[in-house]
Amino acid sequence: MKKTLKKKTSGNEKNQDKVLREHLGYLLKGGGAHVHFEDALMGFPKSKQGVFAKGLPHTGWQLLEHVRIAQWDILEFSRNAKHVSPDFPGGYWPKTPLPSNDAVWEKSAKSFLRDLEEMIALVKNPKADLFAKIPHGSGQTILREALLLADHNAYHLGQLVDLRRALGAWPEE
Ligand code: NI
Repeated sequence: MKKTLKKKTSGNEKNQDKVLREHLGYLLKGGGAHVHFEDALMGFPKSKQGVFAKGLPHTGWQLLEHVRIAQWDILEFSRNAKHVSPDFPGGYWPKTPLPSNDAVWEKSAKSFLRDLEEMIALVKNPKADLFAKIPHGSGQTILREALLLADHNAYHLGQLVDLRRALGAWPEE
C-alpha cells in the first residue's frame, strides 16, 4: 500500500516536471500572445538594417546583435562552466549601428535562432535539473536563466517590431 502511494507521488512529480519543461519551451519560442522573433527578423529590408527611426534608440542591427550576444551568453552560462561573459554593457552590443556587409545579418539571425533552439533543448532535457543552483554561478538556476532569456527576448522583440513600423518596414495585415 505504502509503495503504491509513493509511486503515485513520484509519477505526479515527473508529470509536473514534464509540463513545466513544455511550458518553458513554448514561452521561449515566443508563446502564443505575439509574433515570433523569426517573423520580425525575416524580411527586414537590407537597406534599413542600420537606419535609426526618429525617437527610437537602436537600429535593427544593434537589436539583432544585442539579443544574439545576450542569448548566447545566457545559454553558455547555463551549460558551460568555462564560459566567460562579455564585458558589461559594451560587450553586449555591436561596435557599429550598421552591419559591416550584406552577409552578417543573415549569419547573426541564423545564430540567434540556432541558440534559441539549443536553449529550448536544454530546458526540455529531463537530465538538466531546472531547480539546481548552477555550480559555477552565484545562485542562478536553469529555470531562472530560461525565464530571464524569454523576458529579455520579448522586450527587444517588441522594440524590433516598433522599429520596423516606424521605418515603414512592417507588413501590416
Ligand atoms: Ni537588453
